[in-house]
Amino acid sequence: MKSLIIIPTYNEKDNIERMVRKVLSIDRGYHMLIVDDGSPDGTAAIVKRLKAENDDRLFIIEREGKLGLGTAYITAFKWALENHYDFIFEMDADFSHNPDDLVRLHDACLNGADLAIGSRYIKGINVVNWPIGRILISYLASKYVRVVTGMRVMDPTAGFKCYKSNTLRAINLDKIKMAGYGFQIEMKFTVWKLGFKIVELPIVFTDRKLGVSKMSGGIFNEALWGVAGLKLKSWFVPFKTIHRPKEISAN
Ligand SMILES: Nc1nc2c(ncn2[C@@H]2O[C@H](COP(=O)(O)OP(=O)(O)OP(=O)(O)O)[C@@H](O)[C@H]2O)c(=O)[nH]1
Ligand SMILES: [Mg+2]
Repeated sequence: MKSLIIIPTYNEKDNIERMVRKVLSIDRGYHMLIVDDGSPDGTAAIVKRLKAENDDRLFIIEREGKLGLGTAYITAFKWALENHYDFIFEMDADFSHNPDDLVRLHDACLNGADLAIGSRYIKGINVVNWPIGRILISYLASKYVRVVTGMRVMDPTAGFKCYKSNTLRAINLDKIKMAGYGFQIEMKFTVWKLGFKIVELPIVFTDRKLGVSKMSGGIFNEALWGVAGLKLKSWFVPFKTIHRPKEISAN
């Protein structure tokens, strides 16, 4: 059984080397795919140097410019399915997600989950070093999503996840429209609507120590309005689509 850890990057030169080495050192033989959006700080060059040491386990897709987290993941999911991975993970480069938790997400999927989510809001609020305002926005946003969609996921914007490949195969990835936090919500909503089993595990989320945030007001607004749109659309468009991937190449 093959597992792929996908990490989208934009200007993560201070984090990426330590992250790649850490993930590759976990004793489950994980493969990694970095999707870099032409980071001006040279993140991709660091990945390519590391790739020389780990050619069979580390892969990179380089895109021309900052095209957003959502399409980075969609591109990576298609590549993962074409390359027959069984478990496909999402994780940030900045150590907000503790790589040691990957095996817990993995085990949840080995034990029957179709999607396992590393969740900040299972037992209270497990966020370290975020300003109180940001915690409040994120926490209230998760409540808002639950009320509007009816989906009982405690951390709908979470970006630390493991999908079984069949879960992703069942989704028409070309129909996923949102980019930032909205993308994370839209994926969970789609998985939930398709009737898959979602399991949330408590994790501690720590604010990035190195590098800069890409959070923006636009991403927030998209999520706010997009969620209502998702719910509305779900009343009219049936959720049964099969994904047929096109070829995507990585190095
Ligand atoms: N390929 C790609 N990666 C991105 C893009 N925007 C963000 N990322 C990466 O996606 C992950 C999550 O982004 P973050 O900037 O950490 O977002 P956040 O955790 O909400 O905010 P901060 O941690 O405060 O920066 C990180 O690995 C980023 O480098 C993008 O447009 N393209
Ligand atoms: Mg972050």
